[in-house]
Amino acid sequence: MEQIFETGTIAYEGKDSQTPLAFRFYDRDRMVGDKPMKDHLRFSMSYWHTMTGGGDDPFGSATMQRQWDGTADPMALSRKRADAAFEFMTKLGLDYFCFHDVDVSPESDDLARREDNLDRMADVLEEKMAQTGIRLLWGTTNAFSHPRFVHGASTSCNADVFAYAAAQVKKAMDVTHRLGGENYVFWGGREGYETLLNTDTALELDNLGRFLTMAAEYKEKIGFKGQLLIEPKPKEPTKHQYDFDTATVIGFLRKYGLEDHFKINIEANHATLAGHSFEHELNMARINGMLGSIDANQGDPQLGWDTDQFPSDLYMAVAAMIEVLKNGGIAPGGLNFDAKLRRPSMKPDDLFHGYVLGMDTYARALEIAHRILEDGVFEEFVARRYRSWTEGIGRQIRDGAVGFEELAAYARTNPALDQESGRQEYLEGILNRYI
Ligand code: XUL
Ligand code: CO
Repeated sequence: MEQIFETGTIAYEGKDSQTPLAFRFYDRDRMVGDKPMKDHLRFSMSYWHTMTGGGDDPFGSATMQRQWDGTADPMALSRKRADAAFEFMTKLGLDYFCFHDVDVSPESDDLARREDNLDRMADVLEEKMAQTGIRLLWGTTNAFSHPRFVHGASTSCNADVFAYAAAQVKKAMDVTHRLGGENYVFWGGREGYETLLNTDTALELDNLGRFLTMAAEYKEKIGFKGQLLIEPKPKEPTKHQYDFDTATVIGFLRKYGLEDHFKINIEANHATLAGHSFEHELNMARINGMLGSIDANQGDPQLGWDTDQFPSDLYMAVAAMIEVLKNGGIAPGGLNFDAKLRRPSMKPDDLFHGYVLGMDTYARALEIAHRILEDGVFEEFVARRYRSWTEGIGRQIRDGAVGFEELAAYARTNPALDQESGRQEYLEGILNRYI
């Protein structure tokens, strides 16, 4: 087939390579611990930012120069983008991709036409997946861009919109199932509100619970084996998003009895928008057995919105990979680059630079995190810091052997508390030595 991108296949050349477009750290088959890099990282292309995003922002129109610009017929455009997507993933050695229905096929106001468009593009994707061995990490539906979702999708004030959103999820899940998708994602794009003056939050939250219950039931019904995932985000586009952060989502799932059916897809930039670090969100998900997948990107420390940048921050990536390794890996999730180029980076080869940056950042972070855990320095420190809980009164508290009366009596016998330093600066110095 005729090549769309001028850029050729990207090779691993090692850290001293002088080639502008080469991997310096991502060496797919290199073993790290018990697995090759590619199986630890499970990198994925986001179809929306990579193939459909044009670089437009609230103040200006699209800037991206793409070989498929000017293809007017919507189905022809979708086909051309699919050709580009699979050539791009093959050249980068990306094993997975993720999409919303409308990234791969034309939107339509007519539901039957919308579904038919998606079916026809699923035929195209299926064939390309078979040819290349590239797999679907997750599928989803876009239930936030079209004006019908102005008041939300499953949390709309209008029950007809709830039904429409159900039709979209049903179809997107059917197609994800058909393509062997390993997960299905729910990001509540407009599942939130602007003002309490016009909003029944109790009904909206119950409806969100009902909607996700129906999704879990439908999944069982069609025999879809993928993992269902919820992607928290605190704000943007709505002022208050219901899926604020990991802890909020876990509480919500438990309230509606859905905790066995869903895990969390954590996005770095969403974590920082919520006032958390990325690793905090990963940690909260992990310790609750809910870590499902990752949208790997990063925000800008000076900007208060979702900038979706390609990850370059090695400290953040190392902290994230420590959580992933402690989780025993991320599969069946992966690292999806939900990341876009800056608006002035408009050339097609900038797309390759973005992905190489992200993949090299995480490959390096994987190796560093693996060494940190192998050496066990921080874990030893933590174990020592909590040693009062392994014996004596601490052990008794954990065993439920004592209550307030016994503890009050104990405290009276023990007036001089012996406090130790948390030694944060010392530990940060050790971390620096690894990086
Ligand atoms: C939006 C976002 C979405 C989800 C999928 O901030 O992250 O692209 O990942 O709907
Ligand atoms: Co995302």
